Amino acid sequence: MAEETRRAPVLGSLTILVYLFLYAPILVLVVFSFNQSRMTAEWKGFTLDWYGRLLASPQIRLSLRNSLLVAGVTTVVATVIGTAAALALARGRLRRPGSLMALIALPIVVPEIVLASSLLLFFAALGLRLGFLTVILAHVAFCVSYVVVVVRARLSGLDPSLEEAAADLGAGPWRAFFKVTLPGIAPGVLSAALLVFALSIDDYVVTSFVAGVGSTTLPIQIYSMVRSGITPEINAVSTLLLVATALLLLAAHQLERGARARVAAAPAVLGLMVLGAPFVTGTGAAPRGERVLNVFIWSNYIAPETLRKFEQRHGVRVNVDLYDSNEALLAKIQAGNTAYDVICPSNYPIQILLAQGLLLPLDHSALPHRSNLDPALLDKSYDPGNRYSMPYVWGTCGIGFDRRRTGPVDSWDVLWDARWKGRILMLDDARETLGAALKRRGRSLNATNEDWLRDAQRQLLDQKPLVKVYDSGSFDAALLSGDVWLAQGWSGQLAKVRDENPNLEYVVPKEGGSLFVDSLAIPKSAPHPELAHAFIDFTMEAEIAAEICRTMHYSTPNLAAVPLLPPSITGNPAIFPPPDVLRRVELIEDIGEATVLYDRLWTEIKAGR
Ligand code: N2P
Repeated sequence: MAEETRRAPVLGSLTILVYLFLYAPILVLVVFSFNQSRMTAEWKGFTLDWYGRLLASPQIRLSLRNSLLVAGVTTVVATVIGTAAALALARGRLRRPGSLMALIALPIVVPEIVLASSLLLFFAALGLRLGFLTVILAHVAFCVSYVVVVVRARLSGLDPSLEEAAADLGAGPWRAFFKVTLPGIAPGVLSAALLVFALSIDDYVVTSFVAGVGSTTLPIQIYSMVRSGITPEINAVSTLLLVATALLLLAAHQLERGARARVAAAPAVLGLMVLGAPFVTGTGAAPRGERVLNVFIWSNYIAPETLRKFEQRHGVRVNVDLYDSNEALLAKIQAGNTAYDVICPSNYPIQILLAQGLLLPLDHSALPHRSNLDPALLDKSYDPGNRYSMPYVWGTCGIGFDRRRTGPVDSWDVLWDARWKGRILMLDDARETLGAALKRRGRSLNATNEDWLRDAQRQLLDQKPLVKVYDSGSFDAALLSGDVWLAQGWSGQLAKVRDENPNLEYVVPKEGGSLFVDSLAIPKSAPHPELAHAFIDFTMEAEIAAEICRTMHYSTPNLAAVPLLPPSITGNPAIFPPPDVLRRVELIEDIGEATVLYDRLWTEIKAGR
């Protein structure tokens, strides 16, 4: 006893420390969701503004509606199947209930990413179009296990002789189930249902694999917002999600502890109300039957205001999904049956998609503004005659750096300089990273010579201890926040950070860098090819192309747009590179079979071999 009292304060403070460790980040997020300032780092006073904006944002409302739909259906289906399975395991005459149970519990322990990719493969093999159905099937697949575990635990506490007595008194199996078994296990079933709902509402990994156009759920929406910069809106929506999930779990927990349903109903209803709030306020979700254009494009490639203009002009809604690598784009399009109408591949993936017959030939008569484009960027080897693609933006890959910290930079070597350990960011991109290492040795970044490539791999492995992160989505933000001082990255975003911090500069190293031309194209499976043509033509209007260049800072292939741009843009060498830079950049090309080698080398680098 005396010992216990002596140990208690130590244990108590340890416990507090553990909880602090667990919850401090969440607390910060919640606090900053009420911060007046847009910058995350400083407190400027209390406001509910971000919640207001969130409730008014059509994208968030739509994704929340999708999440609720998916979670609702998943809850019903998974709970029914899981309860039936638990009953069979507990009461049925099975030969090996133990191994069956282990099999059922497997999805709980299998790495989520494995589950996700196998589900994607499975759906592709079945020829299912990715969308609500696939998301719900996938959620049911991983939620059933939890239901079985929870309901089975409850069943084991239910005396089977009660059911036997009911049968003796003449009740059939169904009657016995509904009159005796179900009321006995109801708290377990309800708590399992709440758990499923919370799991489904929260899921990111599996959903990101199997979601298609129009089935963007709230977590996916949050992540794509994060990639264009953490804003207080994200903190606000995350806080709502957090509160709702916590309330649902609290209700589930109370039920399991044997609380009366009425007691548990309070947090459950409250949790659902938090999620339902956006529908009670503001205008309704997107009306049914409206026309939608589905665009799949690089992050930081088009501004919301540009999209609004197209929506208003055509009375449609534009649905935008983002990616950060050509490989991610290829994976989605090659999985087949996506419902994207417009995509934005770089030069070399166009070659790959064309060879696989995955692009729709363009109807040039529906693209009158193509006469605005610079002939120097047309009729390239990756798409002769531009039969399948129209250049959208172009740019270079180089190094962004904080001049105050690093001094002037002119060579790739700086990214191998041990002085900058932990302050270096590299793109998460096989062709760009291996390409930089090849260039550093004065070689072509389209090299297929195995020895050269092995040497490039060696260099990147040597460099790895210096690298803080491999990231293609937010290299600009990392530089701006001061997290890194040197970032391999693409010109537009690196030109843009300079507006906010004049010490940030961009250089294409003297050894040379890559050049990309990213084009708009229409997948063969596009459901709205006409609207897709209208969109591509819209982006080639001089005014619109100028707006895209002004807001995104990637170079425009649109000659008619150039006179509409301010000198701060046309005179910026990061956006409009001078001839000496253009002479030392090289277009990344499809290297055919060698792609496999690049991928393998890159995977090994990331795995750190
Ligand atoms: C935009 C990245 C530029 C893409 N976030 C380079 N092809």
